Amino acid sequence: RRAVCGTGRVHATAQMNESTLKGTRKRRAHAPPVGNELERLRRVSIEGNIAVGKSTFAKLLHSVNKDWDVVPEPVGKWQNVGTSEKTASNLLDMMYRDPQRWSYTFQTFSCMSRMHTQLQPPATHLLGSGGTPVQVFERSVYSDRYIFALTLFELGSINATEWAVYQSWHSFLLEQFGQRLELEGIIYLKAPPQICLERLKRRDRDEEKGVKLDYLEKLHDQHENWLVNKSTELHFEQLKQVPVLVLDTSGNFEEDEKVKNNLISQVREFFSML
Ligand code: UDP
Ligand code: D5M
Ligand code: MG
Repeated sequence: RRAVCGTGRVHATAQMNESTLKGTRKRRAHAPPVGNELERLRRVSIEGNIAVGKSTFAKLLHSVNKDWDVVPEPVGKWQNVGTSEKTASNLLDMMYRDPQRWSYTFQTFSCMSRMHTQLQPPATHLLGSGGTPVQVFERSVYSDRYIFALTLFELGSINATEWAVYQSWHSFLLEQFGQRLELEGIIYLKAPPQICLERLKRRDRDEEKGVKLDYLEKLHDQHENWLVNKSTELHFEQLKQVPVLVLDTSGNFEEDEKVKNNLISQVREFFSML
């Protein structure tokens, strides 16, 4: 038994589609009472490498179903940290230019902004629709730790002391917020790092001009270890149970209708099982 936003949501285990779902399978035994949208609300994060197409995919989801509300990654906040009334720092740029100096600082800010995002109440239109609302987040407090902070520690950009401090407050905060930060599902967009690099170049974000293939390869392996191989050591029991939908996004879903429709139908099926 677990409650979400104090609504007393009940979950029970059942089998999910073997071909599309990886990891522990969970589903409710019976639908929650009709009429209480908060109880029906599902929270799902889209995970995946830099420039794999998360933002594009999130917008696509919202365009096919208005009950699927998208909460973008707060990149703009990281590019514009107000330091005084008149000046602002681009923390994303500072981190890429001098990773050893700024990676830990970046983690403090990105994780805080993701917490803020994940704690946001659902948009009001979602709660009156009578459908099955889904809040879709671009990344999560979990990818901050198990993808980026871990990678930057392994690469030496975060030192052992910073890593210990980070893990200590990350665990503490997530335990304190408890179910309010939990997810019911994860969609993992997967494509070869080479394709991500091509998309990253096409997007042409100034701060990312120095990103190399080997960094994307490292992030790719980190996603695989967490979401497919399940070899990453996780510190939150509920996270170990979250169903994961793995979508191959190496095809151009932005332009190819067939690729797009195939991905959408997998998402529909996944959401119906949460
Ligand atoms: N893109 C593409 N084909 C796709 C998906 C995305 O060419 O099927 C492009 C998209 O237009 C953008 C770049 O890849 O220029 C990165 O996409 P996005 O910003 O959505 O990636 P994210 O970093 O959010 O995962
Ligand atoms: O991710 C946005 C950009 O922000 C991309 O350059 C990766 C970077 N990012 C996001 N979260 C983190 C953390 N926690 N540490 C370091 N770098 C991070 P995009 O994939 O383009 O949406
Ligand atoms: Mg994005």
